Amino acid sequence: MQIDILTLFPQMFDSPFSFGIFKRAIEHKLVSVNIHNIRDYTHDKHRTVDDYACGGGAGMVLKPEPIFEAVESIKSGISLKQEVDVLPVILLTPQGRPFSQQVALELSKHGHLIFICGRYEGVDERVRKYLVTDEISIGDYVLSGGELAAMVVVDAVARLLPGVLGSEASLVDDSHVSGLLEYPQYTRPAVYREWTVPQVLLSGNHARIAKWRREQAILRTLERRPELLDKTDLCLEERQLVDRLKQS
Ligand code: 6GU
Repeated sequence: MQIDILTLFPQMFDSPFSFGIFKRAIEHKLVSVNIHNIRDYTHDKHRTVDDYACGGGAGMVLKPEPIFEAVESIKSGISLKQEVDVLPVILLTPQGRPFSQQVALELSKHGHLIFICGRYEGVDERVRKYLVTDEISIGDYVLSGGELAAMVVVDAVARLLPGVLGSEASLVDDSHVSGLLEYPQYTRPAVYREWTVPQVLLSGNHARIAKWRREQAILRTLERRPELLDKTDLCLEERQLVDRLKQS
């Protein structure tokens, strides 16, 4: 997957993609990330990227020209028209659609993504209307720019790409993938400061372990995020378990 990120602060991206599975994914050429400084697409001597809001008011607005030119420059490197036609151009903004595991999965199906990190008070509306194809928010709070949000989205998407995680199996048990939070994890020692690992996990009985983990995931989801269970695929027996737990 190719990922292009447009930002006014390219140095913010120096470290997040240099560690762990992301570093490995880049080295193995499973993903390539290009950071573009929006300022490089200006033509005036002061390299102006923002201007006063038309109609007045506090705060500056990102100008359309450098953003259009940056995206068009990336697109001009793509020879297939069909590829350009399906290429998502995603604006990170608190006004966007809420990001989720579902959205990460949807984005991971694309071969190429472009992200635009908004800054200051906003981005000229013509960027949204005539350039951007999707707007994403990572939660109901305000960040000072889209950069951290882009890092969050890119991380969540990249780990879904084939070959990026060591074992593909580790994906299905992740919190939110099944619509449940993940079950409790333990490692050795079996006893630490008199706190013991649940006996079932040491039993070697894989069927019992799987059943226990599934129940724990349901229990944990019910305790912490009950609203998630409305959308989770549960069998009849599990639905009944939830109903019993809700009553007790
Ligand atoms: Cl994508 N951008 C900004 N500036 N703030 C946010 C956000 C994005 N998502 C949540 N808050």
